[in-house]
Amino acid sequence: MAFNVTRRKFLQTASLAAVALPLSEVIASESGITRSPLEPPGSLTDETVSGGICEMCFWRCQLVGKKRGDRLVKLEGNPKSIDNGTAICARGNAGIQFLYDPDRLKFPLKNVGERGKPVWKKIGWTEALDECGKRLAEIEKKYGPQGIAVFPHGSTAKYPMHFFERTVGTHNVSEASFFQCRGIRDTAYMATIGRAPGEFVDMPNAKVIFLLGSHIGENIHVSHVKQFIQGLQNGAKLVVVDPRYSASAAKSDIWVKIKPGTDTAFLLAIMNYLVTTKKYNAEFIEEYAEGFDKFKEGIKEWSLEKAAKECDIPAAQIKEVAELLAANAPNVSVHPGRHVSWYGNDFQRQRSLACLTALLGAFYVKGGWVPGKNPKIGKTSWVKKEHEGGHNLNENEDGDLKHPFTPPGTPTELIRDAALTGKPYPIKGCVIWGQNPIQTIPDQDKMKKVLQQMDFVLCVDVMPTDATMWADILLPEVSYLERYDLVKAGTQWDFAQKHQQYIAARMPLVAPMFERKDQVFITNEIAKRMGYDKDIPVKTIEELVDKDLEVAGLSLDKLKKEDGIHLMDGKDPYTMPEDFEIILYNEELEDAGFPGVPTYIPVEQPPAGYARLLYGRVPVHTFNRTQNNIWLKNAMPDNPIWLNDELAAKMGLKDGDMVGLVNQVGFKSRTTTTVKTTPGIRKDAIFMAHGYGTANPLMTVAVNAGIDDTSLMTKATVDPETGAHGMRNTFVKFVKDGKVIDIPAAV
Ligand SMILES: Nc1nc2c(c(=O)[nH]1)N[C@H]1C(S)=C(S)[C@@H](COP(=O)(O)OP(=O)(O)OC[C@H]3O[C@@H](n4cnc5c(=O)[nH]c(N)nc54)[C@H](O)[C@@H]3O)O[C@H]1N2
Ligand SMILES: Nc1nc2c(c(=O)[nH]1)N[C@H]1C(S)=C(S)[C@@H](COP(=O)(O)OP(=O)(O)OC[C@H]3O[C@@H](n4cnc5c(=O)[nH]c(N)nc54)[C@H](O)[C@@H]3O)O[C@H]1N2
Ligand code: SF4
Ligand SMILES: [Mo]
Repeated sequence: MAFNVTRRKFLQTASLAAVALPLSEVIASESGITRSPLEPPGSLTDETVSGGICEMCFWRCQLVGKKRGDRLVKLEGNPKSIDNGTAICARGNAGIQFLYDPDRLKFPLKNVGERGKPVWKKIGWTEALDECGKRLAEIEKKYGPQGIAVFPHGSTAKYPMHFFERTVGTHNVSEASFFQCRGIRDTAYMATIGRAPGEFVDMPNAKVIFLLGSHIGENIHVSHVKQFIQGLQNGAKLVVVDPRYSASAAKSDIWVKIKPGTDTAFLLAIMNYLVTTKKYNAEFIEEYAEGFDKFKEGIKEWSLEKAAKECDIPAAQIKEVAELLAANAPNVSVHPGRHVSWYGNDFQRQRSLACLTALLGAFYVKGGWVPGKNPKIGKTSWVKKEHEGGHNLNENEDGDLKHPFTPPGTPTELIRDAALTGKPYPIKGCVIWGQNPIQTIPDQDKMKKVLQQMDFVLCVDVMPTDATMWADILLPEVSYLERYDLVKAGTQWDFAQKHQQYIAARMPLVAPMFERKDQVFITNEIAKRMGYDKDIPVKTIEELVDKDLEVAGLSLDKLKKEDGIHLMDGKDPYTMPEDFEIILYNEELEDAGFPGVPTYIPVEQPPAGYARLLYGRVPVHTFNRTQNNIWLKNAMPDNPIWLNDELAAKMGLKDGDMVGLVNQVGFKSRTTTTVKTTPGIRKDAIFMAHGYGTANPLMTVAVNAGIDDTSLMTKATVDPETGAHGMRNTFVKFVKDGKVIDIPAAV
């Protein structure tokens, strides 16, 4: 196979290629459309403004901006940052383009057409807020607080979410970060080590880094990529388990080309091997773990051979991985993953990862799982009020939970089912804030029907998107570069080197433009109109940030004088808390009707002629939210479908061919995209980047570019323990020039 990216070359270019695509390159690739905010060079009088925090994704790298007059012309990492430092990624860089994108929402809009086929009328804020307050209050009065569902995501969505959840009192909140992203990981680790794991792996100090489906380098969070690269530079061995030759697989010592959906079998075989050969950390298990005997008994069927057959990989490779982990334990980073909503059998896989970490004794040790100790900050928000009536949809009539290990909020599928059936109660009001539920949640048709049956839909966003097309009122929020916002507290990215902590708050780098408003203003004005004026916790966003900072003895004024970042001494992160305990066999799980010992649950396989649709990140985009950014669009204009090259030859397809996809129930993609043939993907799967193919014509750059992966996910599966979605159970064939092309069987 022609994989010739050597590790050395990668390390040399990593900071450029993986972490920061230079601005000059991005601009050079522009295709002559005048969206660049840059004025002719020559002025040396740029002013540097600090206190920015990026939100082109959710990692919140700290920024400084270069200003020419009132105009922001460049973003850079804040040199004072002990997190991202001076590095930002391509998306962070392209924030400038986002800020001045002419397609951005500018004024409150009212839909005077149909939902899904909007005709927008510009209205004033008073009219818009009156309408939102009146309609939501009506729904609350008629159906109770549970009649309102909230789909929030991102830093500005917390304040309005807490208003509806705590003060109004609806349980029906579905955060994308929980139910389509990392919720399963968090609750599976809670059920094993009593805490959510974050991505707290001490990679810089690891002897082995073990990634299961995490493709760091394409999935970019700057300080996390820095940790990963530092680990490799320090000589860590890298194991990557992925059906695809990902950016991290390309740097690996062992690439496990696993059959999709079978990871739990692989992990169980490794653990069984460690246990039966006594290569696990018996002392650590003895001291901290409960239920070892039942655990050992429960996984004993998983021989290397059995797993090899199930996972379609050599038994010798599973053994090689197990030996490598054992030889380097406890200094092993078993990455807990982040987007883990895969198949609906995911809670068991995430439990397995936590149990494997335990067998290696890799908690709170150098190179292992180590939660950085962050400084304390305030959490000012709405107060929880007592409410009568309307139970949580996750509760059965007898009070038992349908999905007992669910993350906070209510599983999306339960909200959608209630909305569509009116049982156990109707859901008639919807607030979408910083989320795109059309392109984020499987079964778009269902989501559209849910929105269609609402009495009122409010959407608060910064861009027009496929979700905003379903709003009755669409409100424009100020962007992360124009507002004060949440406080971020963290630690030095390589905390073994230096125990240091920081507190940063988001400050505007430019004044808000057009009629955009912030989350506190919008929420408070709606709250007043719903009769909750007495409950309003803060009058302005600045007041909220100041209150959160006060807990740490800081204020916005003080922070401004410190270039937006307050540094302080940190604590030794390797000290294990006294209550630390590992639950290998979980009785609570068993009582609730689930396996108490991690168990492999096979998933449906593609029927003849089909391959499984896999998806993931690319370095230059964040979901759907960056699609309209022309700098990023030019870096990757569509989302090429990775197709195994031998299959492509049999199918008569070559690189660059334009194709569509059709799924197992005959749903055809609305748009087409290119083919990328490669030996770097299994024959039973294809892969494409998530987030393309918007249908909203108001996104003039992005509309119809590439294929929307979510549109093909017509079948929504859920993880039974948590109720979060499984999203990789879609099977597809190709369509070219109107003709359907079967995918030959993988032999
Ligand atoms: N098919 C498929 N679905 C997925 C995934 C996948 O890989 N494939 N990934 C899953 C994962 S891991 C996640 S985390 C979720 C993400 O799901 P979402 O959070 O829905 O992600 P986006 O598509 O980026 O939509 C975010 C919306 O927020 C808007 N926005 C951006 N900044 C602001 C702001 O400052 N204020 C407001 N009010 N709005 C703002 C954007 O314009 C956009 O409309 O998607 C999940 N769903
Ligand atoms: N550039 C960029 N970076 C991002 C984001 C972004 O939008 N853009 N989003 C951020 C967010 S919110 C999240 S949650 C993370 C998500 O980042 P990750 O947690 O890394 O998740 P995905 O991008 O969904 O990862 C998909 C990988 O899993 C592999 N895979 C598919 N099926 C299987 C399987 O059955 N087994 C195994 N072992 N592997 C499989 C795919 O081939 C692919 O390499 O990225 C974060 N970083
Ligand atoms: S990783 Fe990139 S997009 Fe995300 S916050 Fe940092 S600079 Fe911004
Ligand atoms: Mo995510």
